[in-house]
Amino acid sequence: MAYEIATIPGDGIGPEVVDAALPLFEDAADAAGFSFETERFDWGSERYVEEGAMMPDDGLDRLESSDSILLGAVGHPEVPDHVTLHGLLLPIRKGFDQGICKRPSVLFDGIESPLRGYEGGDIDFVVYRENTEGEYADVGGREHLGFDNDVAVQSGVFTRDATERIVRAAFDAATEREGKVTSITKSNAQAHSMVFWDDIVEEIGDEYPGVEVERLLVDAASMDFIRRPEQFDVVVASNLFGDILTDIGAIVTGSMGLAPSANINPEGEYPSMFEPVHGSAPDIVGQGVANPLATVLSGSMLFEHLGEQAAADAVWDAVTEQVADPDAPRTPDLGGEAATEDVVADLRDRLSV
Ligand code: GGG
Repeated sequence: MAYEIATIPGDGIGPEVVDAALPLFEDAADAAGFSFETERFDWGSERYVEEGAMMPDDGLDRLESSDSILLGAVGHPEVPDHVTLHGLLLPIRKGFDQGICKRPSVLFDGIESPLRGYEGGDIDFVVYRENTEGEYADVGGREHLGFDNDVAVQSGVFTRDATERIVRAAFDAATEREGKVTSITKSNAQAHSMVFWDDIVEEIGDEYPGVEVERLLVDAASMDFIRRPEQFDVVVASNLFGDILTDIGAIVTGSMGLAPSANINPEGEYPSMFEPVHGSAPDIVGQGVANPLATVLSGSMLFEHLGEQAAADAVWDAVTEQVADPDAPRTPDLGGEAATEDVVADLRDRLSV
């Protein structure tokens, strides 16, 4: 089998981590008996600065025939953040109906959590984030710009289809894991969309009598991700709340540099996209010390999505083994001094399919 993988390295450290990780993915594919071709799309903020758009008008058409997309990062000090997000990442997620954003938070053996008393294996949950609408629906506007009475309106959009889809995905995942779903809202303050969300969780929860349901307001959840992260199994949240909570999940499990994500088109009609949770990290760009592990783990999720489980496991296991080894190279975010390339070279030595 030969797959087509579109790569969009993007901004900042995105190209550093994507380019470093690809040879490892080729090794894993080789060993597992399949191959893939990559097509690289140099879209992002530099293109925006030169041509006024993060990607071309026919960008989605050019990606559509690929089996999966691997993205690095977006974000640039000279380009407003809403431009980078709305110019590239969000149109792909929405255009390809990637309604399920899956973000695991795992504290690996050998990784130190900033939380006292937590060791490898103590934290292992996954956030299911609604990925196409909610607070990121881009509905609203600004009026009276340049006057003292200027005004901004931003509305959230919560459709039954998309909400049911993410909630059902979370319940399905819980049946394969520890059997618990934590639903995050702010339904005390947002009495329309979030109460609608609660209603859907209740309806779908009734179909899964074996799954325990916990409901948390997002402020309490932010606290509990730090106070008792070991008690989460599957967390389901809206686009904004999922975005925020997964950064907390990444940091309590050691580093943003270790957090992978998958943006899944569940019907398989369009390609799904895999990307590290972290952004473009302009503070370390060009130094060669970006942690490639979030991208590597995202590649494992990509292989799993393609049905190439042996390659997915090999990549994930190589990371697990590496971070557990106190003598293995580590990038500065994990307390080491190693370069991106050293980490990947060591992973390639450890890879066994
Ligand atoms: N690696 C993807 C990336 O650059 N993310 C930056 C970001 O701001 N993401 C927001 C989001 O995931 O919605």
